[in-house]
Amino acid sequence: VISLVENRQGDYKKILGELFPKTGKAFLLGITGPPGAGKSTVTDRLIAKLRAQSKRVAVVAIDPSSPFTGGAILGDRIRMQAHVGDDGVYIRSLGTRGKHGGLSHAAKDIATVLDAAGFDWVIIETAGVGQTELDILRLAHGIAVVLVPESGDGIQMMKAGLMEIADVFAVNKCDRPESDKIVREIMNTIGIGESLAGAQGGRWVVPVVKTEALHDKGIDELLKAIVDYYQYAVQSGHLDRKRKTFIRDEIIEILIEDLRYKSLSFFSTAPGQALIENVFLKKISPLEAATKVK
Ligand SMILES: Nc1nc2c(ncn2[C@@H]2O[C@H](COP(=O)(O)OP(=O)(O)OP(=O)(O)O)[C@@H](O)[C@H]2O)c(=O)[nH]1
Ligand SMILES: [Mg+2]
Repeated sequence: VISLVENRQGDYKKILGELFPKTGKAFLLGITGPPGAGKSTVTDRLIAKLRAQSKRVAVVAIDPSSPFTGGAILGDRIRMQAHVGDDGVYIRSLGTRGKHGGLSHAAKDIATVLDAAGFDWVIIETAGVGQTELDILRLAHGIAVVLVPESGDGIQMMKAGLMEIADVFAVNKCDRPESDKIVREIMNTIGIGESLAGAQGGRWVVPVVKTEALHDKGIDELLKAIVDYYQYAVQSGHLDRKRKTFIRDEIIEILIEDLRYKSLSFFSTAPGQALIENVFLKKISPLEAATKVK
């Protein structure tokens, strides 16, 4: 089913429609950050913790063409190898970008399939490098941003839009020097002290967790911060608001797609061609022509 959905083939729309009532139970966690920050390694460790709690976990890893690791598909396989053969874990790397248009559509629909399949957690890993990657995360219920000591200054992170979308920060590779510096920088940018992190009187103060995914350090703390966020989001109504905004945007996107399709069909008919001709001859304006598209 996932292959059908990814390749926009066969009865995939009908299948998605049938699966829809079965969705809504999974927690969709987005994991993003600069290429090579350790997102897959962090994900691998999180899977282990979640499996220890008998949670079923699915991972959708996006952007296989990372210049850092030279192909994340292989990277993901290696990084998350420990879970091969575990029935409670499913890992999917998404193929080349834009091949069938709209990687983010495919990612969203695959998350739907995995949710319906009964996974408790669906983790979406994507490099935080551009708008396409960040668009994919709109479906996430919570987002963990993975940074590294050498990520550069806070301003650079803000430029990438990573500051705004983070619900939890992980500063990974803390075995490297200067890790405290970036932790301080992030906290200064958010404007908080460590003691304040978490749910604070109805609002969420983004926690900054130090991790060494390679050595399995700080992962319990990271998972706790994510679960705390989830609980906060449920209790405060924030998650429902997020879900409803997403539903609204999804319906708008469907309408736009539909309109695009219908308009293109109309312009391949004689009246459509005539309309173009009339605008070309300056008989009517494009604005007026638009009101005549059927
Ligand atoms: N020193 C150190 N290296 C780490 C740590 N965590 C991950 N790495 C290494 O960093 C490299 C990249 O790790 P990945 O988990 O593939 O990073 P990624 O962010 O998923 O990379 P892309 O998906 O290619 O963007 C690998 O060589 C990891 O072994 C850590 O805590 N400390
Ligand atoms: Mg990766």
